[in-house]
Order: sequence, then structure tokens, then C-alpha cells
Amino acid sequence: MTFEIAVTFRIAVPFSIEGIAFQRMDRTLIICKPDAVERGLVGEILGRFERKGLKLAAAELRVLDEETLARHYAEHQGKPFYNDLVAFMSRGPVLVAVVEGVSETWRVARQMIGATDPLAADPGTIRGDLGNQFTENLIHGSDSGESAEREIAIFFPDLSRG
Ligand code: IDP
Ligand code: MG
Repeated sequence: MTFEIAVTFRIAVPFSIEGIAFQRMDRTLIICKPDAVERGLVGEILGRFERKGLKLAAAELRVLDEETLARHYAEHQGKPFYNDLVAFMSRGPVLVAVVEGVSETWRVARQMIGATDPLAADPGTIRGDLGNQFTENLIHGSDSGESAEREIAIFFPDLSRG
């Protein structure tokens, strides 16, 4: 009898401690681009993330200025499509959001978003199901854990960890 109680404690205590230690949520940045807002697809897009089990940590409708877009798209400055991209991204409101999951949330979101070109994106992805032209591909998602932290710091500095 004494032995059975001891075994129960040895199993239960370490598991509950581990469970808490690994439950720190992992975040990524999502932007529903102006075409998504114009076409009334924001609810559809956010609904897909929510049905997947990702949780909204922040969301705000904003019109992005050139300076913010230059920071966000720093890696694309000087590329042939950069000016068209900034013109597109600043032509109307976007829905900037942070979603969180258990781990590698940026990767989960990118899989759901699909390839950059909606014409090449797999069916079942957001761009594959809903997009039909290149620059106007409905949604941005951070492309790594480091990008997610950098981009969250641009749009939601209060949520930023560092
Ligand atoms: P991503 O959004 O899939 O990460 P990136 O290569 O980071 O794709 O490009 C950022 C955005 O710039 C794309 O989502 C798209 O709107 C636009 N873009 C990228 N490459 C091109 C291009 O070759 N022509 C036109 N627009 C492009
Ligand atoms: Mg990118």
C-alpha cells in the first residue's frame, strides 16, 4: 500500500512540472493585406488560423506608411517589385495580427498560407484557395522565428520580448 502511493507521486509530480515548463506560447506575425480587406476575406483568413488552434494575441486594422513598410520589407528594398509592393501594401487598411501556438508557429502559419505565387500555391492553402495574382497574394506571414520576433517588434512593440 505504501509502495503504491509512492509510485503515484513519482509519476504525477514530474509530468505536471514539465507540462508547465513547455507551455510558453510561440508567436508569429500575420498581415491580411489590402486585397484581403477589400475582398472581405479577413474573417475567412483569421478563421482558418483559429480553427487550426492558433490563438489571436493582437489584431489591429491599420494603414501602413512607407517608413513602416521599409522596415518590414527591408530585405526586398532595391528589388524590381519593391515599389509596386509598397504601393500595394499602403493603398488601404491591412489587418496586422499576432497569432500564437505551442511551437514553430511561423512554420505552421506559412504552411497554411502557401507559396508566394497564388497561382502556384497548393489547394488547401490560403493563397491557393483564395488568391489569383502575384503581388496581391492576400497575406503575409513571418518566414522564421527570428523574422517573427523582428516583425512583432515593428508592429506591436509592447508584445515584443526583447
Ligand atoms: P512571401 O510573402 O511569400 O514571404 P517574399 O518573397 O518575402 O514572399 O515577398 C514579399 C511580397 O512581395 C510577396 O508576398 C508578394 O506580395 C511580393 N512579391 C514577391 N516577389 C514578387 C515578384 O517577383 N513580383 C511581384 N511581387 C512579388
Ligand atoms: Mg517574405
